[in-house]
Amino acid sequence: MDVDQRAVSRADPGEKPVPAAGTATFWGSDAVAAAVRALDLPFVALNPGASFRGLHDSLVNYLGNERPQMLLCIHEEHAVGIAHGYYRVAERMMAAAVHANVGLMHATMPIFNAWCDRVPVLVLGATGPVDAARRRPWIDWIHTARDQGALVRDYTKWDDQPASPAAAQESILRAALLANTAPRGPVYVCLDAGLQESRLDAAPAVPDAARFAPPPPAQPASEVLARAAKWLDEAKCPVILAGRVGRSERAWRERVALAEKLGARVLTDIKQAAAFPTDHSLHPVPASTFLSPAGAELLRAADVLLSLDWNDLAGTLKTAFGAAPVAPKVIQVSVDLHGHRGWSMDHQGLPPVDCHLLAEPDVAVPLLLAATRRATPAAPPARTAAATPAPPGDGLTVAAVATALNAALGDADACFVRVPLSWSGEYRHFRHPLDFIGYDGGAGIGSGPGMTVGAALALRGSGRIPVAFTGDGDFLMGVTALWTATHYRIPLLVVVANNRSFFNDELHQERVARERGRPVENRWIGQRIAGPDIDLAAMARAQGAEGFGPVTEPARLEPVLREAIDAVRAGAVAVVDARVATGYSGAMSAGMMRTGKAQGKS
Ligand SMILES: Cc1ncc(C[n+]2csc(CCOP(=O)(O)OP(=O)(O)O)c2C)c(N)n1
Ligand SMILES: [Mg+2]
Repeated sequence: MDVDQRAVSRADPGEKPVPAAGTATFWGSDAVAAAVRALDLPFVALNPGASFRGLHDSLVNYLGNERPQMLLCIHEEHAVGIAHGYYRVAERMMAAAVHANVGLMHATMPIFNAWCDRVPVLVLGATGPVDAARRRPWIDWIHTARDQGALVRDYTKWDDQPASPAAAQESILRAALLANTAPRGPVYVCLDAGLQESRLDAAPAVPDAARFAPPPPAQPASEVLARAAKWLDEAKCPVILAGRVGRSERAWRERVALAEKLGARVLTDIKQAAAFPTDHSLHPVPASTFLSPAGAELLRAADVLLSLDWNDLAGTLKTAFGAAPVAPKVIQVSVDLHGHRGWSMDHQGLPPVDCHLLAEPDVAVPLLLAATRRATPAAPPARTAAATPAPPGDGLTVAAVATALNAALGDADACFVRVPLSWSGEYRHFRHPLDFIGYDGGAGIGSGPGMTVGAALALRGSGRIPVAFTGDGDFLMGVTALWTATHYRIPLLVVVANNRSFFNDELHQERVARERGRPVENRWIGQRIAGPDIDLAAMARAQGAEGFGPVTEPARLEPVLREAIDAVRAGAVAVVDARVATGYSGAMSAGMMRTGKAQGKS
């Protein structure tokens, strides 16, 4: 990955433990810590709990709170969210440690998000003592479950509850191997409190993690590759659906080169991280959450579709073709089907596929580039002008905030960690893999702040400003994640599109009311976060961040954003409360309103 890994070395220098005496005695949790150290994980985000007090001690006093360094979080939801956001930028796995059952229960949503987003996280948990004779009265019984992994088994790649220190080491190595092998995902290792606190006879072994590393990525079969290349060479109107791809600049350039060689039009998806320069002439339709009418038209005109692990290919094709047969030949590049299971429908619909390259897009694209022979592309490559957000208008709108944010950022490199649900792809161009890191996978509101802190952690020292432009609902649910950023001095900017409502759902109530002939005016009841309005800037200041606003005047917005960006450049966590009007513009609401059913559910 191209991010500056030096920037993620040490956080707050104040958390260096005093050296531990008595290293002649070793404990089961030291063996666990030795395996974690062997994996060279930079951080373990956690909220503490007695069920892993053994491991906690080993991380501090055996490993010296280095590799991994602890990141204290106010809530387990943030711990896993931070690991998720960190991976999205750095493409490097972090660990999260969560207390017996109740801590894991708090962490279930971000684990689900990571699962849906194909992001590896090593979740360490605990239970017991499994040996009932060793349990303290009451609390150890409450916090012992027969099968704690069952809470997350349906949305993790693997889970385990090892019964000895040696087995725990193997378990952690296997967990990391599986988590980092595509399709990637979170894993859960549950450590018996009794095992952690058992005395070892000798110093724990230090495993050679290199011998348990993920295998090189799978290559597509050569005859399948040749068929795909032939179809792409012969296509009159090829279209690339650029979906789940990596953050590498090399892979970015190869995708652009392939599209230019083929003259293929490219669609991107706001749910996924930046995959193609949105100001390229081959990217004619702004990215959207649901396929836009212009995107559907493009697909209907295509004779060959190349899906680069597009999230929900079947749903996208259904939007474009309805009940009619899918006319173009469909080439799918994805290993995702290896992870499809029965509990969650995150595999989406079953797409028709005429040629399946069982490989990750970043592996297959250079092979396709080499295998295609096309001399004249179907369309000339060129670049389009800058993004054209809607003009600000009278009140504050999301479009107006986007315009002001673009102006205040100017030429600065930014990484958009989050955009609000009402965002339109027209509001800002993405020209680099780290310009935008996509949504959270599972559409779990409240994930924004935690993922933002994790992304910002990975971006430290890169010169790129982490920007979360988020809804007030998302911000409020996850707001205490900001404390971890202020505590460990992780600069970032949050701009809240504060419509004082869980507004997405007002639209759902409106739709239901219309369908039923009931008063649409009541759509706000049980949705508005007003009376009292929450002072979001004060919530930021309460945690040591700089709070700006509420900003209600359009003319004030850009100067306030400039001030906030300057604060971030100086090392602060800054939050801007932009009081926007309720109402959605852009592709999200278009997608919701087009269909008879309430499609905007998230
Ligand atoms: C954990 C969770 N709870 C509820 C929802 C349902 N939901 C989807 S969007 C939304 C509103 C989000 O509000 P906000 O972030 O303020 O965005 P807005 O719709 O106002 O733009 C809710 C409650 C969800 N997706 N996740
Ligand atoms: Mg809102």
